[in-house]
Amino acid sequence: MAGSQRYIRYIVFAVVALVLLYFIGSSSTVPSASWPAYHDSTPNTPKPNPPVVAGEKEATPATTPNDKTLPAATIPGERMNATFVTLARNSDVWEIAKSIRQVEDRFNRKFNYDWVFLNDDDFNDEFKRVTTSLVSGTTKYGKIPKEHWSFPEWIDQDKAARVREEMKEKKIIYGDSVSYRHMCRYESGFFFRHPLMLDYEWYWRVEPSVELYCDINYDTFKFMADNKKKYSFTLSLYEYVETIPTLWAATKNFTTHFPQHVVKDNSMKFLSDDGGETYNKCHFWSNFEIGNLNWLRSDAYIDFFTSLDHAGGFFYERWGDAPVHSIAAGLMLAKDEIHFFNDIAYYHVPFTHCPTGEQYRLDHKCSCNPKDNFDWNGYSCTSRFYEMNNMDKPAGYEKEQ
Ligand SMILES: Nc1nc2c(ncn2[C@@H]2O[C@H](COP(=O)(O)OP(=O)(O)OP(=O)(O)O)[C@@H](O)[C@H]2O)c(=O)[nH]1
Ligand SMILES: [Mg+2]
Repeated sequence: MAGSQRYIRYIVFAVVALVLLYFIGSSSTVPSASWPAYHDSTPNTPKPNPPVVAGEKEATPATTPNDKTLPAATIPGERMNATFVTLARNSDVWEIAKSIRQVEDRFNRKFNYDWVFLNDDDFNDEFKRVTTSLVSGTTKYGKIPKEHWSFPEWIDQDKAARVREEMKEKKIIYGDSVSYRHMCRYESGFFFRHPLMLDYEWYWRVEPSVELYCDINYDTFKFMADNKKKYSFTLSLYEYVETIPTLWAATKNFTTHFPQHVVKDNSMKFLSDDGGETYNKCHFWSNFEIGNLNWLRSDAYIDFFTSLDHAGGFFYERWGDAPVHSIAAGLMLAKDEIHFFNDIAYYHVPFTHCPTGEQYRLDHKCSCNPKDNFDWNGYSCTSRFYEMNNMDKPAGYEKEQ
């Protein structure tokens, strides 16, 4: 018994010694209970970078947006009842895509105006997908009714076909094209009456393949309204005489029958060098236009278009919508209702309007070469517009002549 007690004491002693030895030996490597705890209590505590996944580049550190110095993406304020409008075929999709991108980058991303597309055919899904993705406003797609894109019943189709043959031989641009004639007639007399356009008061016409070279930082539609403007242009030039031999005679026929539509303080001096006897062929280039749709829908303009349409020159000659709009604006608007947008830098093949004045071009991030500016060239009518309105030409214009 005494032997077994001694044996038990011996075992207890050994166990106690082993426990003591374990604590003494491990105290230098095992963390103590006072190891600092991590508290994420302050809001500024930096967050760790996300783990780097093998094969991926190391993530760049997070940055804060510099929203104090960058201009607002969309300029706040009221919007006008306005839309862009484009007449196009499905095949124009990539060229109109370029134009839209320019208009959005330079202007519309800040204002988000709608865009109406019109076509004599149905727009296909690709056209709609591409253009909708580019426009910051709402896009609308309209089909032109057949009666607005066909020969009116009073047109002698054989005579019209003979004219196209003659013009083809004379190599007059688009002289043999039927669709070009429908297009010119549609732009002259119908686009502003399309059901989709009836919702709006202002339009800005955009064609495929055009360019805008400077930032536009204000609402051009609001400018038109605030300054009582109804029609505007960036480029003006002389029309090919072969395309409009009897347009002025048809105009005089109209003014004889509707003298009430001709306003007093008109722009006859821009259109004629002999007080209205003959037309000097000056016109505003209508592939760019910002204008008032209610004016185009007025009795005065509709009477003018209807009278020209019955004269037949859209098919027996090749009247363009540019001289038609220009003569209408020149005679049926007061001259201070027509605006020259010197600040909208614009290109439609083959002419450029690059604003005169270096400081303006620098301030508005313009990318056009002032040497390409057409305004002070002998083939432009813009000098006449300045002279008629007793406006001083922009400083430095002589260097661009
Ligand atoms: N839907 C449709 N649109 C057309 C047709 N012909 C021309 N257009 C559009 O009408 C506008 C004027 O036509 P353009 O071919 O640009 O005429 P232009 O400006 O005199 O001549 P370009 O120097 O070729 O630009 C453009 O927006 C064209 O996309 C057509 O047959 N159908
Ligand atoms: Mg064009």
